[in-house]
Amino acid sequence: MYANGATDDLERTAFRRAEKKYKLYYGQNSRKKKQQPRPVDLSEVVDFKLILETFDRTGETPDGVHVIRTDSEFPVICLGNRPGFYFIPGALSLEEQCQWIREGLTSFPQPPNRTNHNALYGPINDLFAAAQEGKVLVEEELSPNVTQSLDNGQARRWTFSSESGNVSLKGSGGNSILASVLLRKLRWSTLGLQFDWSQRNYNVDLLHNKIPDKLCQLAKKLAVPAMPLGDNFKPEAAIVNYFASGDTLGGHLDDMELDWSKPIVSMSLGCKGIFLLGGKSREDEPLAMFLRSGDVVLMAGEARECFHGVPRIFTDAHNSEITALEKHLSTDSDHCFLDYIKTSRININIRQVF
Ligand SMILES: O=C(O)CCC(=O)C(=O)O
Repeated sequence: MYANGATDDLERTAFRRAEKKYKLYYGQNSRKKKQQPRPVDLSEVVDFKLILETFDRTGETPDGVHVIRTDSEFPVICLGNRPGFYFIPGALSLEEQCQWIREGLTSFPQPPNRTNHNALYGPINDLFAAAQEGKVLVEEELSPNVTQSLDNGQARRWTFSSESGNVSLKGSGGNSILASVLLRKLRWSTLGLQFDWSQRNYNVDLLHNKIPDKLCQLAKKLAVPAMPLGDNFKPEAAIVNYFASGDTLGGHLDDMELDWSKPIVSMSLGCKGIFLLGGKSREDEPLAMFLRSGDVVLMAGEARECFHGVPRIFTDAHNSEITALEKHLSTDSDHCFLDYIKTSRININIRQVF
């Protein structure tokens, strides 16, 4: 999924150059002690929100950009030179954004859903709550009796200890890590059919739950503009990407699903980011566009063959553009979600696998 192209070629492609252009780099500003983000020229980043506002006022769009009004309640933007690509600015209400941020942090990373932490620590329960409570994940050395009774036969197990904030706490296995650190290092979780990153394929034998019904219904509704023949979209899997400042998602194709006529439904939550939509070759000059909280992208048909990625998210108050979202997460019980999302972006992309 994310592993196309030989590494030494990457530096030379148009896609790689665009990634480097927008990526976050720090440089020393002589007057300030702290390292500052290097300024980046955003003048070529397409802003579909602005394009839609202008279209609503004047009826005009830039060359090659079309606004279509389908049965769905939102206008949809498509591009003449990228058939199968659809952009729906602000498709998710603030309530919906908040709901998927909460679920994205609490229920989505719960076993049997896998996360990037599985490889090192095995399944981790209630990571978000553990981070709020200042818990520490500690490694336990298991006695031979326990080892034999465990399915995986492992001699070690990681569990949360509530010895709050005691960083030096060590389990019998000798290692420990703060839950809050693990939460910051959470990069992905998978829902529904589980994607096996080592095999780069869906492993239908892995234990999994179905995609939550509410997410399934939402994805079906959002997919409609990309299903002109009125076909049925069946959400079977989703990948949830978590981005902190400086995190990127390198150029890739999503090519492990059987039927590329079906869209990938991709929802953005939290801090604004830049999305690069390339062509079928990494040599094709990619189009850079802003993705804000609530925007939805659909990629179907030919667009499924186009390289794409996220080289940048903006976590500073001016550029993240999450003021409205922040106001919506202002109750005491939402404070923990607000704290996280103020400096993060979550992407949920939903797929039909077969
Ligand atoms: O984060 C995004 O908006 C894009 C995610 C993506 O391309 C993917 O997971 O395949």
